[in-house]
Amino acid sequence: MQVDRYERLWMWAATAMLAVFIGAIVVTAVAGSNHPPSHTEVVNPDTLGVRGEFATPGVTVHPDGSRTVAIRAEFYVFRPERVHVPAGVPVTFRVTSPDVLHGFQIVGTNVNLTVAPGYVSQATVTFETPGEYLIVCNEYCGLGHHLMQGSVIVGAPR
Ligand SMILES: [Cu+2]
Repeated sequence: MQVDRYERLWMWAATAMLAVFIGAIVVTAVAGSNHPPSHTEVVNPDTLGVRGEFATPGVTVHPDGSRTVAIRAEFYVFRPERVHVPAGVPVTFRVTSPDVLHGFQIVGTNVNLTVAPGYVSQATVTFETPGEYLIVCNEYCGLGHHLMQGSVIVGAPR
């Protein structure tokens, strides 16, 4: 088969570009810890407020100093709205919704979750710098979506 010289050149150029793009995805996934969430855990959205960790959402302190934070994302608030954790310890956020799809993004961190009713979304982060971190809903969830925010207050390391 006769392939024109420039045709061959462009095929190699296209192949090289594909290799660069796939390489960029692999590098950011490995070096930047940019993984899609793989945690699948179901929960009954009808009984969230009645029983289980999401009935009394908040911070749980573990013996090793790490924290687990249960949060309910619902029309148009995060419960609890303010979370207090120390810097320098792993904090695992477990978030679910009793109503519609919400987002859960902690600005300035790698935490960015889609919160679907019936599922628990989970992410772990260690805050290195004390301060106030904004939590925003980044999935349009209704008329009060723009009001839906919370904060993580990170205290001095322990
Ligand atoms: Cu929203």
